[in-house]
Amino acid sequence: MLRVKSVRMRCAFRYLFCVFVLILTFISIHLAFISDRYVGVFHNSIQDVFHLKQAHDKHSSRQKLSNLISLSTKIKRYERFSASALTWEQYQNDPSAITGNDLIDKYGRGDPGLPGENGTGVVFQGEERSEAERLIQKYNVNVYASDRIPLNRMVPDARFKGCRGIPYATELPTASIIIPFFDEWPSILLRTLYSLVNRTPRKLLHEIILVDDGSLMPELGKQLDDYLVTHFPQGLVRIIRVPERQGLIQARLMGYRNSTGDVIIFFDSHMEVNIDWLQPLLTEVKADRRTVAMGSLDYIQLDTMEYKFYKDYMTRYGFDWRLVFFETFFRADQVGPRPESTRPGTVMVGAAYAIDRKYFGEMGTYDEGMRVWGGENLEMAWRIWLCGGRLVHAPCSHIGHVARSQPYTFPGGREAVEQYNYKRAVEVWMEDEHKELIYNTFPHMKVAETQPNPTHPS
Ligand SMILES: [Mn+2]
Repeated sequence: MLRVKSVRMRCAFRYLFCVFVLILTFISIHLAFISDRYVGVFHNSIQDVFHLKQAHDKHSSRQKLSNLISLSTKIKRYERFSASALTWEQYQNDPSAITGNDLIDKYGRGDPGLPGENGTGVVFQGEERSEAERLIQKYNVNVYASDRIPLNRMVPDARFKGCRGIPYATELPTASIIIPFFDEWPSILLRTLYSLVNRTPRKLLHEIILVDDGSLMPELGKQLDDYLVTHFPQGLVRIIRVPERQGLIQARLMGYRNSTGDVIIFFDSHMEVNIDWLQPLLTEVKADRRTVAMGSLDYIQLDTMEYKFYKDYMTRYGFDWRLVFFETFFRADQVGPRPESTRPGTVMVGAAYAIDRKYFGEMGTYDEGMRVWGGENLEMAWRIWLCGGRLVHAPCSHIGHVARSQPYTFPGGREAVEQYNYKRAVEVWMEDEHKELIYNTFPHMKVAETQPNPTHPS
């Protein structure tokens, strides 16, 4: 009797055990499913890392639960970052080597429904809307939206049809990306980095050099240093700190002097590159080292962070006799049947052009006497054309840029700084008849100073 009872109990135990295992399996599959959706993009990682302002909490309890799950996974992952971080060599030589950072390793596999994914804009309602608007006033860009958009979001393919499937050479020069910043909002800066890392072939991305031009935001100090060390392959993203504000031109030069890639590309700290953005630029430089190649700038809207582009619209740049730089487009008859082919450009926009690093040095780099920024893009373009080089538009290279007023300040006023810089460029490169055209429309420039004034720091 006792024996029968114990057999029955054993059966009951086995049965209970099986049910228990089944329930456990079900829960763990469910948890894995939820956490994977969020881990892939670290939705709110920027606040967790930098302790920035949290959103007014209006999430549903389900969302809260998922956030909790992803947070605990994040902490585990965070520990793994430093342990398994790749060396620079491993990263360069193996396109599939795991970095330990899901924002890189799981790029393209995030939840497409997250806000801002695939370049969509984010629009808020009610209380959140007024908060977002207040922050736009303060920072000139919707930082509230930026903090809610995945740092590694995808963007829509903005290229002409003819650009897709172009077979680029496998042996191309390597690129050093130089990104000066001053008080850039952390999530916007990091999105620039992730877009570069995720959309640039590893063996072509020699290094990314951030140049902190005396930022005042505390989050951009040690917290940023720690973030870079723990989240990117060792040595891939470096940071140089300028002890005192030098202005954009000097900051770019500092990056250039510390770079070692074949080609240098200056970036702004608020950009997102498009698919295969780098190869068209490097192809031009490889074909002729005195060719300077520009990509097409798309538009990241400052109020919604939407990645916008105009289909079949080919950007070009110009300037008038007031030296006002403007953006226009190639007419249909200038585009021709092959819009994807390169064509000469008159002047360049300040950022995102590729130039052979040694050629940049041979050319004399930037005019170091210029202040802050403004006019250096015109001067560089005139110098390239007048000294045996070429400046070309590479229409298959698309790069998104947040067009907004810069966080830069201009000691002595922006107009005075610009006129000072313009005059230096005009006096060096223009013939007398052209100088007159400029000074006729801009009479006070004729008497402006062109030499550094010790009482007027640049
Ligand atoms: Mn900019």
